[in-house]
Amino acid sequence: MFKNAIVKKPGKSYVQGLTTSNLGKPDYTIALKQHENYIQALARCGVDVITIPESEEFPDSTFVEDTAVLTPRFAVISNPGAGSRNGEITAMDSYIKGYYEDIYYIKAPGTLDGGDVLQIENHFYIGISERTNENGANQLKDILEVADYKVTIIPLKQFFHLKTGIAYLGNNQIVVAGEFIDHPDFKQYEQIIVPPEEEYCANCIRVNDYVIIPKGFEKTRENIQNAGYEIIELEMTEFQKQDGGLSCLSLRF
Ligand code: CIR
Repeated sequence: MFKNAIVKKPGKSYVQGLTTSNLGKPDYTIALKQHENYIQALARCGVDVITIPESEEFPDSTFVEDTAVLTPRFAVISNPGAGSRNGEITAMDSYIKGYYEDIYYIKAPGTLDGGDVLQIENHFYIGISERTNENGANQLKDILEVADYKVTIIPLKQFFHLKTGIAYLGNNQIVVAGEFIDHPDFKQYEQIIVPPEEEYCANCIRVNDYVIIPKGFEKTRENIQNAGYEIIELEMTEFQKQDGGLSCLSLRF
C-alpha cells in the first residue's frame, strides 16, 4: 500500500520543456486542470498528496518521478541525464529529507532518471537509456543489492524511459508494450499486451485499489478491467505532448 505521493505543480515555463513529440505545445491552463485531476485521483486512491510549489527555472520539474527512487526503507536521489533537469534534485532532496533518514545519491559521471526504474516486488529493473547511463545504473544496482533487492539492468532499444513501455500491476501481472513484449527478462510475468496504437497507455500506475490509466485507450482499458482491476481514467494530453506519462507525475511511497 502507498501512503504518500509527492507531486509538483507545473509552472508557466512548463510549455517550454523538453520533448521529442510532434503533438504541439501544451496549453498551460489545461495542463494545470489535468494536474489537479491527477492529484484528486491519487487522493481517491487513499494516499496523502504532498504538493510542491512550481519552479519556473525548471520547466520539466512537474515530472518528479525522474528525481528519486523511493523504497520503503531508503531513498535514492537520482542524477537526471538531461542538463536542464539536473538542478531539480536540490529541491526534491530537501523534501525527501522530511520523510527519509537514509538517503543515497547517484553521482556523476553516473546519470539516472527515475523513469528508468521499475520495481516488481523485491526485484528492480533499471533501463539504460538516453538519460540513464551504465555508470548510474550500476550505482543504483549496488545500493539496491546491499539492501537485498534483486536487480536487472535492461538496455533500451527504442523507448524513452523504461517505464514508458511497462508497468507493474501486482499479482505477477505487467502491462507491456513494444520492445518489452518479447523481452526475455519480462517473460516470467503474466502480460497484458498494449497494441502499438495504444502504446502511451503502457505507462499506467497501480495505486492501492485502483489502476490509473490515460483516457482514450479502449482496448487496454478493457484488458486491464478484465484482469479484475478498478480503473480511474485521466486526460493526459498536455503531459503526453512533453513525453510525460502518469508515472512521471508523482513519487509514490
Ligand atoms: C523530459 O524530457 O525529461 C520530460 N519532458 C519528460 C519526462 C518524463 N518522465 C518520465 O517518463 N519519467
